[in-house]
Amino acid sequence: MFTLITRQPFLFLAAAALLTVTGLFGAAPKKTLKVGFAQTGAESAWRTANSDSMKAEAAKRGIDLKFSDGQGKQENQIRAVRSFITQGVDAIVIAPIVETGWDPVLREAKRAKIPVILTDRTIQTTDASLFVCFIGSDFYEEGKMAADWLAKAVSGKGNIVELQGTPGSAPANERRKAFADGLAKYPSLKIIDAQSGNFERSGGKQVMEAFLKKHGKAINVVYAHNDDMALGAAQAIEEAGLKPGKDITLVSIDAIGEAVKAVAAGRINCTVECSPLFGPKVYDTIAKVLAGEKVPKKSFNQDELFDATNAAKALPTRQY
Ligand code: GZL
Repeated sequence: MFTLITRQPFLFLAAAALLTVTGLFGAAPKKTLKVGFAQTGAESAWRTANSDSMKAEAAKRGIDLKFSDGQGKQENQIRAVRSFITQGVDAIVIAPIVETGWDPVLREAKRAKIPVILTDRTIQTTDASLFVCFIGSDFYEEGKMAADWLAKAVSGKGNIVELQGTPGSAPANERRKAFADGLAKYPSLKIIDAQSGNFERSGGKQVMEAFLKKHGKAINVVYAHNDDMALGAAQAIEEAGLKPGKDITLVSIDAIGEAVKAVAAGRINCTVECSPLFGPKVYDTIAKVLAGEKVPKKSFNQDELFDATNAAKALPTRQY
């Protein structure tokens, strides 16, 4: 051995390095998993709960999470993905703010052999091999549940104003289409106006103020693509001297705690759950993917509906 060190120092170093890495000198240190997460932004309480779920679960599992807040801009998310590739993360998670424009950067991730998991929102792509899988909710089902509930609640009659989510986003596109499809068999249930409030409370309030000015008492129903906009609309309705939940029926989606409370209080009439708490499922999926296991291309969270019949009972166990 002494001869090896004196005569072949590099050989000795290489051997020592190999023994260390393979753990033959004792247990090799467990490699910390590095995950890059390109989040859409911080536009709603739902988004905050989703970010919290991803961060808390990463901390619990000792995962090195590189979190990027896209601040509502796709170009920021694309820039973040490129940075994750440069950093050589083990996996990339994206909550794509809009459905289109992703192929080029996903091809770069594929070339770098870094698996991409889509969470929360889906994308339109010509090449499904560019991402491993999607984990989130079925937005079409949510819109359908909202329409079916409303048709029964107002006996198939009424004028609806629609507060839409972020233009071009999967939830806005699918919740709009599903709701319209669900109303097709109720000719006396009409959408008389629709505008984006960008999933934001302030957006919901401003758009509802404009609708009230334009349509006044002709409005019977508000269909909001998320609770933040529904709560903003409820405020606008109150400021107009009307009672939300009574003078105007409000139907929404997300089931954030504040909205479920509002349903129990009768200010909002119905909210369809869209669980943001899928951090554990995302990291379980990444572990399977990195171990070479097959995972389903789409994995939908289970969502339920809250109205006057079950909101109060559900409140104590709501987690977001
Ligand atoms: C739905 C998510 C939507 C929520 C909004 O999964 O993309 O974006 O419904 C959030 O609250 O802003």
